[in-house]
Amino acid sequence: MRTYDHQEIEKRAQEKWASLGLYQADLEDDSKDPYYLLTEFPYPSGDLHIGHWYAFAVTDIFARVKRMKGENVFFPIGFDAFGLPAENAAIKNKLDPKEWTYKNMERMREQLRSMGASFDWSKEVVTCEPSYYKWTQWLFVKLMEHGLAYRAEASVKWCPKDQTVLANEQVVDGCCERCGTPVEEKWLTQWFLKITDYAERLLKDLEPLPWREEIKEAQRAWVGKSEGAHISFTISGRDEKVKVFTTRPDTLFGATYLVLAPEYPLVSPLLTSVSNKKEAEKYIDATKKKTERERSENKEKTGVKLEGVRAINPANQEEIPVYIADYVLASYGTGAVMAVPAHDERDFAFAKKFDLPIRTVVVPRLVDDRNPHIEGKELVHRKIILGIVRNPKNGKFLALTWKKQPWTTFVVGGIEEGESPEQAARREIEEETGYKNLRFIKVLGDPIQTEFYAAHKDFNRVALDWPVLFELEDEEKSEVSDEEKDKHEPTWVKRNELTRERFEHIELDIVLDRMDNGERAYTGAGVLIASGGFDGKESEEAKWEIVKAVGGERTTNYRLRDWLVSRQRYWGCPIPVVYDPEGAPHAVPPEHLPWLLPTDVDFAPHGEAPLASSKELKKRVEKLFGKGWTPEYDTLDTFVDSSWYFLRYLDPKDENDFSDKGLMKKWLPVDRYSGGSEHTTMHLLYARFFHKALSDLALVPTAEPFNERFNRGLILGSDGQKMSKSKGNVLNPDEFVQKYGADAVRLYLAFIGPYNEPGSYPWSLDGVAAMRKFIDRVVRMVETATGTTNVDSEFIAGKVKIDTERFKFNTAIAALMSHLNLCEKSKPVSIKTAREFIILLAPFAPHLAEHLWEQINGEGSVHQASWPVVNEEILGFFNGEIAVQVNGKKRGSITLSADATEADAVALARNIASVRTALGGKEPQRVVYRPGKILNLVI
Ligand code: ANZ
Repeated sequence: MRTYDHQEIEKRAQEKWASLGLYQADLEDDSKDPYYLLTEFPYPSGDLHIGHWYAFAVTDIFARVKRMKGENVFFPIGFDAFGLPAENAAIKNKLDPKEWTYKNMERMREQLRSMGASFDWSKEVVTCEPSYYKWTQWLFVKLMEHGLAYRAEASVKWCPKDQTVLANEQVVDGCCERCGTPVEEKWLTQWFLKITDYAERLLKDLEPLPWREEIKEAQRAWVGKSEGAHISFTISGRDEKVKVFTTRPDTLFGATYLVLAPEYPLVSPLLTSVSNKKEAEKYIDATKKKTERERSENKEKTGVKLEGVRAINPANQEEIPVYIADYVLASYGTGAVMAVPAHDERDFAFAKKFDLPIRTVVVPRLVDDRNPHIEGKELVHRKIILGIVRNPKNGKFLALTWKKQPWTTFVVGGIEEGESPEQAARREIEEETGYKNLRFIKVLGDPIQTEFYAAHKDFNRVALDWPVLFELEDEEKSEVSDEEKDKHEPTWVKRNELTRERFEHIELDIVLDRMDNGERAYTGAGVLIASGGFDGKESEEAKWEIVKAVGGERTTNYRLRDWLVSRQRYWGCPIPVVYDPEGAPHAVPPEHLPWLLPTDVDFAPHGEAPLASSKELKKRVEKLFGKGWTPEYDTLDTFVDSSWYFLRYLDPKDENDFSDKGLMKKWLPVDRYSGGSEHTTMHLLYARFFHKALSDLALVPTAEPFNERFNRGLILGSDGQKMSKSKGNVLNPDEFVQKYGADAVRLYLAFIGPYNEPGSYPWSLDGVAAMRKFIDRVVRMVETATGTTNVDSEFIAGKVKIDTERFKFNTAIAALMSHLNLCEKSKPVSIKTAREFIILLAPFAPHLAEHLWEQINGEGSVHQASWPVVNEEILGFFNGEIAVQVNGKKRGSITLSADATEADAVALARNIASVRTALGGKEPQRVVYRPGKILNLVI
């Protein structure tokens, strides 16, 4: 028996495909449906890791299936070739970044080819090629012309090690994302793209996209829309006003001070009249050294009071102090905040530290749905106490067990005219339980509004409830009246018995939290108190009424900032801008594009952009534009390069345009875009914005660039941990490819789990070896296919078809495996059976299938064969696969035809051994059957 020599066979197959030009899509071909399958192009780091394989080789299965189904599949590839690692290699090992990058690409092309992925290499795009970045520059100039690219002085994150500016999102926990060095803040004039103009559309157009909710949610959070209001506070004795942005205008009556960001423009004029100017200036200086992230962290609050300055709360004309504090950021909202310590955690911490008044204006409102208000009953408002008594000797709490109601409660009672909550609580506790020697601990925070039907009194209660905590001093008791004794009996319960199951109080959890954690800001919604004419109103409702009453205005704010695209780096696309002798920026005219990256630069970090060291660049500018003209030295963020590469794929060699209008009309939006979840916010959001901007300039035909988006899972090291060099669990796929063959690796990665669900899977060596065994068995089955037995494959074809369409490559392979078992049992099978098997196997193990195709004298390439036609009935059958649960736990699955009844489903489910075991001989009491979805048997 000949063995399957994968190295030789794979090489031959790849050469054959290349010579047939199998994967070159004819983009103009109108006879087939176009299908644009995009996968994030790699950075040429030099080595393809297993994650690349998972990204490309598994997506390739889908490309192949679609092709065999007769669609015109475009599956391009290229390199995101600018970026910092090349430059770091240049700095560290004195290598030319260009040479380093091109060498890496060469190696990666070879590795990518070794996967047997059906990429259309004829459309390759490389972002560091002048022929590509010419158009990045051209598009940038278009954005400039339309006011979407602008220059501004901005505080930026600076990495002192890489000597470069970082984008907000490249700062992780106050450190440089790439090298981990703590980040500093620096002011520079930078180029920005106006993504904020698109905030609302980025949100709105997200809704209809067929993306997983978690991807949409991440983008929404990144855009960070908040609805609120601008409210103005007058500075006492001056004309100036401070406008604050607040999302909680309902708390205005509780604003007990104002906080300005230290950089707030009004601060410096105010400083002339404050008595502690020096202290304030020192604080302002110290703030400059902090990053926004540090300032937003939940650390001890700092700030300085502007002595002598006071603001007027427009709600009640109260004069309140004004502080500067770094927890208020200059770049968000208006840079000024009305501080409401009772309802905002940061303000609370600040007020505690500076001993500022904390005034509650919103109390929680709890509606008891166990005892809801009954329509038509009288509504009675009352102030009440919850008397909570703890016995310090045993830690137990005093409770009442009710005799006529199924209740346990604390002592509850009304507050009489003129009584404090403490007095009321003492009186009620003594009346109801007799205990009289109590040590007052404290009132547990502000009142809570509870609403319930009071069955013992037969009316609807709206109670404002003060929880009051005491400790029992001794057991001495006074006589309890018979009336009280009839109602309930005192009992002592343990701390862990204070639960909602046992206790009637809906406010129990809030009370316990206050007991355990002390005072805190209440940040929820509720009912207004201490708010003048707004008392008793729902906070959500009162919000806008208060805004109106004080002449404020509703406004919407976004977290999203404009996209800072300037980088003080070498290996990037030069910003196509020159400055006239007055320093005004001018776009480099199109005839001078591409605006070439100079080569005579010094890479060693100097704190200024490397391009500043190029003599050639300066000379070039003076020669073209005149004396005194200077170049822009910054390059573009590489996320600009990758915001439009999928447009270039359509026409990568076009010298006269960035892409082809007609082809864009035909091929956009991309049908399916797969990539890593780490790109959910930055890349994916930037590309959407960029595309929308181009669409507004009538340069692209669609408002969205991508239809489906898919984030693949993660391949973990064999230790189940995320692969990282430091853990030493990084796998080099080349080894496995050499030992077992590319097809074994592909099959294994596809088999590891469903490709359509987020998940992470540990790599297993045995798994790859097992796939190789499967391959060897297939080879044997085909080699011995000299018989006459036909094994019917239509059923299996249906299964493979349905599963691959749903990206369940794992179950498709499982089906092929069981089909192989059948074929082996019927050995020797017919050539027809072997042929059918090879075709189904082709997308998963393309080299093996090609080899076997030749063995059975198949015509052309197996990858030109058609995917089998499966009759509708069979497809319908496989479409109807549903999960079977017993008591909500999955025990198996069944496949049903569309018209199956509940009885059919139950009957089928009972055939599954694990379902029978779970039922344990019992009859289901209840059957939940949702056709096409689930069958749950409840016992
Ligand atoms: C008063 C208030 C009372 C607030 C309250 C909250 C709760 P989001 O939702 O993230 O948009 N704020 C406004 N500008 C700020 C700035 N530049 N730096 C730091 N904090 C700022 O947050 C909006 C809330 O954050 C605003 O609503 C404001 O505090 C604060 F019970 O106003 B709020």
